[in-house]
Amino acid sequence: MKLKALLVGLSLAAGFVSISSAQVTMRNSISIAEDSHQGIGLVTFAREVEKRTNGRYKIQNFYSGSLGGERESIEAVQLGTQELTLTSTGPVPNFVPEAKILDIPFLFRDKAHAHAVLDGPIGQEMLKQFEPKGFKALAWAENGVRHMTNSKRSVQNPDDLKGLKMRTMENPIHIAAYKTFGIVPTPMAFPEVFTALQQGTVDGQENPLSVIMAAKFDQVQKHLSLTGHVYSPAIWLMNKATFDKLSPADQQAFIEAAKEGTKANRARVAADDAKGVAELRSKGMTVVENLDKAKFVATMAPAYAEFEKQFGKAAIERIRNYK
Ligand code: EAX
Repeated sequence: MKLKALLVGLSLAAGFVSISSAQVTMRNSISIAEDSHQGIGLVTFAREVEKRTNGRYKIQNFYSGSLGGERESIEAVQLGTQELTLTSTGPVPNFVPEAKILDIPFLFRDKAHAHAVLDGPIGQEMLKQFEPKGFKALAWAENGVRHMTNSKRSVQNPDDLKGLKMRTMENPIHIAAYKTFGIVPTPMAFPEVFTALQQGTVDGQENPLSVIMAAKFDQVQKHLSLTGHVYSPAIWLMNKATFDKLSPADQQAFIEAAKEGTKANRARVAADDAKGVAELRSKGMTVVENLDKAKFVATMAPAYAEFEKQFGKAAIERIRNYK
């Protein structure tokens, strides 16, 4: 009898423990493949959240746009039908217009400059501007330096871009800038891009080497030019109400997990950038490496005039000159 009572007591205690430590599952997503710079970010984030909350929170990852493209995922996070997403800033200005300025072509000298701006006061101020729109922006991450690919011709000079029909992100700054290059921009969600390139709906697209490789665009694109025309940030977004319900310690755990995810993500971008040209050449792409960047910058002059009107010269210079 005594033993039975003890067993009942133990199982009740076990039941109590399992109730108090009930696991909460949240969804996170990216528009590209798991084997990518963003995928490794997601995997790292999930592992760190579980570790730092003793398994009370579990993150279920969705890849390749299986929950929708980036715009749809941002919208779902804003509405709270999805808790988290990692997205490029491409479609972000449709929700948080202040983020537009980051997607100006040739704004950042290089990735190190971008990291300094995003991780420093300018970037941290901008993270706060997501809050009134229903997001907790946990941290910046990286999509990478964007380069152009197409199936028509080897692009060496700005003139070679004239008349190319290119898929762009759903980003007003990119669309305005690429028009200035003479490109015919066709905004489209990422999950549709491979098929559009394959069927010739568009001649080309532009993305970091990490994305070009992860999406296997070498199968549907012949020419790559290292235009490096824009640095593409990424950002960890969480539904604000969901974040606000966490204890302060758990909130910190989510923020730290995002920072760890970004470390893994940026390291993978560095590795992809180091091996990308050789890998894409080996898959049959022609690669133009040493473009005259100054010529491409000069072509942007009318767009820059427009951006200065829109953002103010001081705001742009503050980013450009940040050390
Ligand atoms: O975030 O839409 C795009 O071209 C993005 O760079 C891609 O989905 C990775």
